[in-house]
Formats: sequence, C-alpha cells, structure tokens
Amino acid sequence: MRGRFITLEGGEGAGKSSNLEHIQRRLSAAGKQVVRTREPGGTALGETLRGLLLDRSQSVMSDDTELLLMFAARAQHLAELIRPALARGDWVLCDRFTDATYAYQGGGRGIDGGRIRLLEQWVQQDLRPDLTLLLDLPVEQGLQRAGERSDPDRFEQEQAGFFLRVRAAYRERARQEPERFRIIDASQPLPAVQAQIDHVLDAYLAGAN
Ligand code: Z5A
Repeated sequence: MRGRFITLEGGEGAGKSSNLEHIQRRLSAAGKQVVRTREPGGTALGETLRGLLLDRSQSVMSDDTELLLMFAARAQHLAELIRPALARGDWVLCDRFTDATYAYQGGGRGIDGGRIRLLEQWVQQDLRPDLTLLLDLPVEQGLQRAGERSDPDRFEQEQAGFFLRVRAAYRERARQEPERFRIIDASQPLPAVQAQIDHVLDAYLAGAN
C-alpha cells in the first residue's frame, strides 16, 4: 500500500524547523517508516538549485526563472525520492511543497495561479499531499521571530507586503481544500503549538490505520 505524503507549510518564522523533529518522532512512535525531506531541495541536484534560489547575489533572477527552478527541483525530488518512498509504503514528511509555490510565487510574486497549476499537473500528475499542516501566525510576529537571524536569504530580505500576500495565499488555499489542510495557530508558545499538532496527527493516524 502506498505510504502517506504529509507536508508542513507556513510563512516566515512560523516554526516549521522547530516542529519537524517533533512530527517525525510522533509518526515513528506510531510505527511509521518516515522519510523527512524539504523543498526546494531533498536531493543533491535539488539542493544545488536551492543554493541558487536562496542566494542573495542572484538579484536579477526573473520571477519565471524562480518558478521554473522550483518545479525543476520538485521534478527531481519526486523522481528520486518522494515517489520511490511512497511506493515502498514509507511516510514522507516534507518541509514545504507546492502550496509554497502558490503562496510565494503566486501570492508573493504575483504569478498567475493558472500557470502554476499547469506546471503542477505536468510535474506531479495526480500526486498531491494527503495532509498539510499550515503553521499560521500574524506576519509581524513571524518576522520578529525570524528577525533574530543575522544573514537573510533572497526571500527573507523581502518587505512585509510580500509576506502579507504569502499568508493570504496560504489561507486561501486552506479555505479551498479544508479536507487536506489543518491550520495550526503558530502564534502560541511552542508547547501549545505541539499540542495542536499532536491532536491533528492522532486523528489522522487513527483514520489512516
Ligand atoms: N519557497 C518558495 O518560494 N517556493 C516554493 O515552492 C518553496 C519554497 C518550496 C526556503 O524555505 C525558502 O523557499 C522560503 C520559501 C521559498 N523562503 N522564505 N522565507 P525554508 O522553509 O527553508 O525557509 P524558511 O521559511 O525561512 O524556514 P525556516 O528558516 O526553517 O523557518 P521556520 O522553520 O518557519 O522557523 P523556525 O526556524 O522553526 O523558527 C524561527 C524562530 O522562531 C526560531 O528562533 C525559533 O526558536 C522561534 N520559534 C519557533 N516557534 C516558536 C514559538 N511557537 N514560540 C516562540 N518562538 C518560536
């Protein structure tokens, strides 16, 4: 039986990194073989593309180039890691996936959603995440948390308006697909965020058995 594909999404400073380990442990404790990965990246080629995408010195990168590189990294990720893992019956836990493209390249950069859907269909065919946890919090709070970092990447140096559009796009996707998305209130202290995540995972695991 095909494994499950779980994605973790959120804007700046939402706390994805802080919660990934916790989610992985919870799934492993339930007896699942978990493959943890991230986008852009997850393969050697994908990590090379990630380096280009996040590199602040790539200031001339056009929005279409950015979009196509995201999907190029994703095509490799699917072929080399995600599809084989799911076929083995593993559970794939991915830090960001195509919802991030709708949020950042669609909402943030203003690329038409129809063009993103075209690439999504081409690269993924009918593969979509089974469950998506959206860590949601006010933009100012997220930026404040992330602001403690000294060396912002190409996305982190964007202005607040960009991140407001990213958040709105994420929330709109969650509104459109309520059966796949679970919104986690990430403005709470970490233990309260993890309690919400546990609640969602326990319900999902109960339904998946
Ligand atoms: N991107 C894109 O544009 N299109 C795409 O299709 C994809 C990606 C797939 C890299 O992603 C960039 O790629 C990303 C979007 C773009 N750009 N941005 N921005 P990334 O996921 O690697 O980068 P990131 O969003 O910057 O993630 P991050 O650095 O891993 O941040 P985070 O995981 O959301 O936050 P964190 O590191 O766990 O927490 C931030 C700080 O807050 C840290 O000090 C924590 O200790 C603190 N924290 C976390 N949770 C809490 C709570 N609950 N209370 C208090 N403090 C907390």
